[in-house]
Amino acid sequence: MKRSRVITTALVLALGAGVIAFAPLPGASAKPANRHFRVEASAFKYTPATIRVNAGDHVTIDLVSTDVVHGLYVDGYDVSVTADPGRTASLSFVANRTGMFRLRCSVTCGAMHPFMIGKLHVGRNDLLWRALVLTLFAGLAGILLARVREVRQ
Ligand SMILES: [Cu+2]
Repeated sequence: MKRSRVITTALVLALGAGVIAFAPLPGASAKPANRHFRVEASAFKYTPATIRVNAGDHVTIDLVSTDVVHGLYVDGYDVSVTADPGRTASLSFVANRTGMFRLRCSVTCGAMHPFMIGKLHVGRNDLLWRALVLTLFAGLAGILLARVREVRQ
């Protein structure tokens, strides 16, 4: 195999890796926005139970308790708020970490308190998929380059 062919193969592989790593994905380019949610806490559940935002969004949650004192702690963000019965308490943060995070009650509110759990879904985990595809691509490139070298010898 000619040397130019090896260089061409290596260039094509490098270009492919660059595209996988840096090309914008459709739907991932949503601009950060202010997102406001009203979450009702009552009898060991949150309504709505799941909150979906995009990475970079400025999130405000108004926690309204309709029975006893409840709290809301956001796993992974380490922010929390406590709402007295009939009162609204607010919590704000920037959703700068993607993934699924638990919303947990931070006030012991009764027997089922440990099961008072909601979800915060932040964007799509682009990085994980890109890393997986890049790993596969690197493996393929390694095999291809090894074969090219074998042919040369
Ligand atoms: Cu609780």
